[in-house]
Amino acid sequence: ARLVLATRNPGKLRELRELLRGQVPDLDVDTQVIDAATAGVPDVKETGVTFAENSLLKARAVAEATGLVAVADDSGLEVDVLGGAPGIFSARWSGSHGDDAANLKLLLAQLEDIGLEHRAASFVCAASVVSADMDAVVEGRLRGTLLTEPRGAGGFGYDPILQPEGMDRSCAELSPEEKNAISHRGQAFRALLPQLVKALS
Ligand code: ITT
Repeated sequence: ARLVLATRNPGKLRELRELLRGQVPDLDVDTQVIDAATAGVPDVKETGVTFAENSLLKARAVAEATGLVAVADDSGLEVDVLGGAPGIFSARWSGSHGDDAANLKLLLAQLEDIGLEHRAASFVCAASVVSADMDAVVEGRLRGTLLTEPRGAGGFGYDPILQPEGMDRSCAELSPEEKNAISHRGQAFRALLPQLVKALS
């Protein structure tokens, strides 16, 4: 079986490869999964208003362009006190798409006067799979608190400032295995697995 991961985000790709490794019968993730950039697929406009819509838009566009089964991930950070922002705009919060350092810095500045007890937030991930004859999308969530200073060097994006509920480390201080075990992405892709197996069979 062959699968395209419809993403250009290297942080997501790393985690997705790890999450899919050994999970799908007859799928050798290392050699047979290709990313959207490798597949030569043009950039997809994310015109949806929800994570689920954008995830399906990306998977559909890549499935159509390649003729392969495609998997996509649309994700972001919802901050309670900001009414759910940056949400679907997480990758371009500072204005330049994918500039993790600038996005994180702006968000910390916006929360500057807000005490730890009011800094609840969630990572959200909508995982989708699209083939010629089916599609499916599932959401996963990780609750936590936003720290006042970045901590740790692992992961990507907002990981250095999200401390998951019940933990004393940021997501960037977790090993890749520890993060995948609890993350929004891990939960979403584990729940999507039966549909993914169906799409590939
Ligand atoms: P693709 O559309 O090519 O997959 P993207 O980076 O544009 O890549 P999104 O629009 O879904 O993807 O934006 C996701 C943003 O949310 C990402 O840039 C991070 O800032 C943030 N994010 C998502 N998952 C995260 C995680 O596990 N840890 C930290 N930040 C995360």
